[in-house]
Amino acid sequence: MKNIVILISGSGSNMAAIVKTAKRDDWAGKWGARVAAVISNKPDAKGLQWANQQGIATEVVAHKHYANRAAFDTALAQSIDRFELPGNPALVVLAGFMRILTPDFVAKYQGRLLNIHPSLLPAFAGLHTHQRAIDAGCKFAGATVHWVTTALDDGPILAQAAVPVLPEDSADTLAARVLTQEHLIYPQVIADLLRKI
Ligand code: NHR
Ligand code: GAR
Repeated sequence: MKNIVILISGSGSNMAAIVKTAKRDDWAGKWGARVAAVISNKPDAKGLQWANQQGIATEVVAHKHYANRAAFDTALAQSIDRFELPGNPALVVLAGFMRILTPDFVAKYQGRLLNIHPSLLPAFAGLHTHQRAIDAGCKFAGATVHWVTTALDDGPILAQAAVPVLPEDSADTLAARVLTQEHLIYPQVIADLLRKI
């Protein structure tokens, strides 16, 4: 059995999509994995309540309580490592997680640290991706699942989904369209990875 630890900062809809997929009878056996914990850097992240209701362990590691990024990342790693099984490192999944991680943290989890980013990388790394895609006149936008490396939103791409940008789109309407695709591709990538690792 593998443990999956999901890091969130907000609503946690990608986290919920992964949890629901992991619980599906037809997938659970194939996954050989469970979502062991959901950890948030924000105490008020909505996704924490939902995860709690599902009986999943939740923890808050509030970045504001730490003097610098290194101290926060050390505490975050300690929290994650409590949910690892002996001899079986957990998959660490960023799902709407909003803190840039230090090279030391990334090195510790390299090869088992995933992110979903709301753009068609390498276009629009960083923040405010949907407004930037609209402003650039893009006709397509989307989401990318990638390995996390020290360089932001730059790791090897595992999957992408594209959606049209419509003339009347706001950042919010485009984000909602992209999000529906995120909920499909992220569980799929994790299922594929779990078969291999
Ligand atoms: N860390 C590393 N080292 N590499 C990546 O590829 C990472 C990462 C941490 C998070 C997610 C990423 C995204 O999908 C991610 C990828 C936060 C920021 C950011 O600027 C940028 C990209 C991502 C996540 N965060 C601000 C910071 O100072 C805080 C912004 C806020 O709190 O709203 O950390 O988009
Ligand atoms: C998702 O669109 C995700 O790709 C994006 O935030 C949303 C989180 O939604 N991630 C980032 O912007 C990371 N910087 P969720 O909390 O409902 O999964």
